Amino acid sequence: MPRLQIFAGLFVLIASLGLFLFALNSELGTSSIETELPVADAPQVAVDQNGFGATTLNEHRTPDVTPPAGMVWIPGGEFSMGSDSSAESLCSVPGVTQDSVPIHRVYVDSFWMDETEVTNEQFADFVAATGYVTVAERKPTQEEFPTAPPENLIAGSTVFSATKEPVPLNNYFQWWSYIGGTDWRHPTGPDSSIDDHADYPVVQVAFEDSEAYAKWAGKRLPTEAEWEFAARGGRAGDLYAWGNELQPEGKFQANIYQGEFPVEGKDTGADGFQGIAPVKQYAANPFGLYDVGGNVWEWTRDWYSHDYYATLAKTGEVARNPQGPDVPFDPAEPTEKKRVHRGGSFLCTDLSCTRYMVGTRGKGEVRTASNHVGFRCVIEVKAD
Ligand SMILES: [Ca+2]
Repeated sequence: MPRLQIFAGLFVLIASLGLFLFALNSELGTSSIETELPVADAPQVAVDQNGFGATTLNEHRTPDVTPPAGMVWIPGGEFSMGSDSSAESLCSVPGVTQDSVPIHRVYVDSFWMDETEVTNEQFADFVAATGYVTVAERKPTQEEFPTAPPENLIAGSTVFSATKEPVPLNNYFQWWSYIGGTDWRHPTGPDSSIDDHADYPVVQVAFEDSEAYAKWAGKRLPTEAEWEFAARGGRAGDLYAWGNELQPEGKFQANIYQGEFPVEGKDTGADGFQGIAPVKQYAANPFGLYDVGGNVWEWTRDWYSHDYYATLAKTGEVARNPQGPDVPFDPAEPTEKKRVHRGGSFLCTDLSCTRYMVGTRGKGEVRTASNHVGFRCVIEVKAD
């Protein structure tokens, strides 16, 4: 979803729907993903019925140094990356964009990773030290958005806005609004605040804001492969970061959405939270990472392309430290430059978006922030 697209109003809505329908038609009619590139075939690893092979960890030793504060050691290794197509669903359009297939073999080096998403407190420290101004706080220019009426060129960002009545789940413009005065300190509009939310993940951060923080902290954003390797916690082929059951022993393991989406008052909060939650409210995965499923999406550094996994699988090799495609491309919005999001959010529901599943993908236009996207960082460790 591009920043300020809401400004262009009906025209953009119609244009986007047209593009969407075109993409939908293309996907259903002539899908190159399904017909030409069904599975990875070369790496000689025994795979299960769903296409997943064993995860092989590098020697699990922590470097002989004090761990960076708030970070955990991810040993690196080789694993099967992606999602079985039966688990596939696009936010809003289940079963259409099969961008998490085929499952393919990937190797990543070891690294440190933030145990939680970057919090408001941590981001505030960064802003206090640097005076950094986020994308959402900057006034958009006519050059950037030539079709937007001048009166609409105001600093702000996109906010989830529950609908009054049930709506078809095929058009996200129905539940996202651009609201002036929205930024990381006012994540759901100018009258909102982060008072008493120091330990909540920072949101309303665009890709470049996340990168700026990471650079200041002496870190960087994870690649998509690093993110998934870490989130899987050394296990192979699980549906979720915590196993294969959504609610083991009846208990939710992540902050997602229960109830009728996206209708006002219908988020039941059966998992303990309506809307966003503080970090560390659910158990960590085996590597010690919290909230890799749900709560807020996380930026990764990779460009998004719907067929990147197919491209890697086609080589027949184990992809070593893949860095994403050179050029972004989302067939649903082909003019937008998007980076990969991972992990899903408190708005993900089995009704419309199951992207809290550990092998599935999301994406976001690089200058678009919202109140359900944040990030965490890594420090890379070169192989011995
Ligand atoms: Ca929830």
